[in-house]
Amino acid sequence: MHNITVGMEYDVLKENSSIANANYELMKDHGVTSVDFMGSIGAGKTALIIALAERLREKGVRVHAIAGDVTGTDDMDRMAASGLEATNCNTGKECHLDAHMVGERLKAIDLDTVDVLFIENVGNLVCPADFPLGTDMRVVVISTTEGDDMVRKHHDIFIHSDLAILNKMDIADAVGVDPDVILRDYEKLTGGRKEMIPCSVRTGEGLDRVIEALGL
Ligand SMILES: Nc1nc2c(ncn2[C@@H]2O[C@H](COP(=O)(O)OP(=O)(O)O)[C@@H](O)[C@H]2O)c(=O)[nH]1
Ligand SMILES: [Mg+2]
Ligand SMILES: [Zn+2]
Repeated sequence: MHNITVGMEYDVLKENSSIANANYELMKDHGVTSVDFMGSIGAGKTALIIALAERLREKGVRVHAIAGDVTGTDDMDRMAASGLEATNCNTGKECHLDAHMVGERLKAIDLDTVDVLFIENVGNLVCPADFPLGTDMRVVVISTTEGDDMVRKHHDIFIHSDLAILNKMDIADAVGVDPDVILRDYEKLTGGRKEMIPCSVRTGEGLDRVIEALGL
């Protein structure tokens, strides 16, 4: 039984990886730089994408977002209301986006009118790590309100991402969380080779640093 499960999982991940490569090539052909934002429910992924897009638009960068959610259009609607062009991607039952779903959305977007594509993954700190989408960068967003043990509990997602963001710095005190504990855990896990940026979408703290770290 165990072997069958392992075999199936291997095939699914292999298939995902080959579609992710195709997505990557397609975006490169059209000069699109892409970022996959992963993180738990409520960490501030949508708010961050909207705030980053606003800053990039001021620089003349053309941004498009794919809003990944199990059901509904709430995030896409928020993005669109802010003036950000957005495409919805409902997974139905799945708790993560996969390369195939994103590939289907890419077909519906005029990539020649896009410089930067932000993809908001489904709120989840576990399986998105296993499903690369073909983006240039993978970012994990956590927030102080989730407690100080997120890095210790979720090694995989931090290891499989290029950059981490610690959001809601403005209310760390109010929820009794010491951000330094989280930053230290991250440094220990990554051997100091990757960056976790303290940030607050509410106050704007750290947002310029995020744009710089993404090379945008
Ligand atoms: N205080 C504070 N609230 C924030 C911040 N970023 C997001 N929020 C709020 O947190 C809630 C969840 O944010 P959302 O962007 O929907 O998170 P998502 O589920 O990761 O997309 C919303 O009510 C946001 O207004 C922040 O930096 N500080
Ligand atoms: Mg969201
Ligand atoms: Zn999942």
